[in-house]
Amino acid sequence: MDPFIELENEYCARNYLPLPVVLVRGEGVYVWDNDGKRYLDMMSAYSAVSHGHGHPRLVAALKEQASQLTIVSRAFYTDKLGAFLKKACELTGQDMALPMNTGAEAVETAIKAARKWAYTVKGVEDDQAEIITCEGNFHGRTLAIVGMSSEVQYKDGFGPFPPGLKSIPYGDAAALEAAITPNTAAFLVEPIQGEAGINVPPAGYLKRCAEICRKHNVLLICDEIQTGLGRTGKLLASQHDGVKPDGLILGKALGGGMLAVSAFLSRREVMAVFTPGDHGSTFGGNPLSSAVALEALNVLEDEGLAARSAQLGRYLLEQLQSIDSPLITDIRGKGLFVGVEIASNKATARSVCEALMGRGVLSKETHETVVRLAPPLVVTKEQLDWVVAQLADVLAESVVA
Ligand code: IF1
Repeated sequence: MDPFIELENEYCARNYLPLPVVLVRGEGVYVWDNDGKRYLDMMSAYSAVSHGHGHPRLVAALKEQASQLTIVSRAFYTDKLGAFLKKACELTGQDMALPMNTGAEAVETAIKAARKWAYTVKGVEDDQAEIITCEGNFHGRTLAIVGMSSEVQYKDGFGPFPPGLKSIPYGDAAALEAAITPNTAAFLVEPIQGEAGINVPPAGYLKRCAEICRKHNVLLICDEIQTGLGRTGKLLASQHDGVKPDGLILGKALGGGMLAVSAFLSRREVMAVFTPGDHGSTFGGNPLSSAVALEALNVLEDEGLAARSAQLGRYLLEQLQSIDSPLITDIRGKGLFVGVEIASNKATARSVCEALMGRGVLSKETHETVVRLAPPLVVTKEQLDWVVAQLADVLAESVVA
């Protein structure tokens, strides 16, 4: 066994089952393993590497700031945080932001903001606030968040979970209206569900939910940690329905594929519930993260990555649909956020990903049956052609096998 794999297996908790490849370097859409073999990364670290590996402008921003000032805590002001959050608010149309690090931390921040808004603004009785989420959701791995999950494994052995969190079917706006009570603080939803298998809801779903939330004075909070920042062909996936949510959660690509940077963004009335000392984070909003995240937003704009994602995503879907294989039961997605559903009685998404790895393509299955195709947004048409050809060959061989 590869000594690197042996070492990691010896000392690292087995909370993942990685593909048997040891990556050592990345550049653009490519990564290399410790034998010098090159792979085209169709995973982008779950959409954290939308800018591509080692984007020169982001490496430069990281190096420059690292030699200046990195972490001072929010006990003091810095020259980088305000500029980063101003840019994030201008791009998303939100008034204010609360900077955190991981996606889950920003989701927890949103839950706390929604609950405190319910008690102090909406007038919900203390400790009675309810948050509605959707079956098939993925919002992170903290106890409150997995308490809302419909995935048994994410909850198994970790209870008990905080109360006041309920789930409804995804894609069904009427179910949302039926679940709302006078104690409902917020509806937390992914505009397109990622982990559930790239589930695209019916057109107009989010718009309908926004109308229902407005009617019942419930905050609509969109988790765009994975779908945001150009991934689905617009800056934010909620823009496909022309929706500006009351609260927005960003992460992953916000850190430029370099650092963990996330944020909860909202209108002033909601953010105002936070008073000094209510909430915090040692690293949240540090100047190193702020400098890299600001440059990540600038690169996103300067290189038109959202438009690229829309154009190349349409092309990728067309090319995939031209694969004639009995193993493909569905192809879905928006922009460069695509899932290929594999017929479970003929092959598993894992076996397809293992075969793709042998051909120099790295991807990841989600829920046994879906092969996720989400490359860095800097990918080219020719590179996508090559990936589609590898997938077609793998599926043809799988049928034979
Ligand atoms: C794992 C999934 C993807 C997310 C959305 C919040 C978070 C995530 C929409 C939390 C994180 C990651 C986490 C990683 C696998 C991966 C994943 F399959 F689990 F769901 F991308 F689809 N909201 N998703 O997708 O952000 O705290 O991780 O920074 O936990 O196995 P985080």
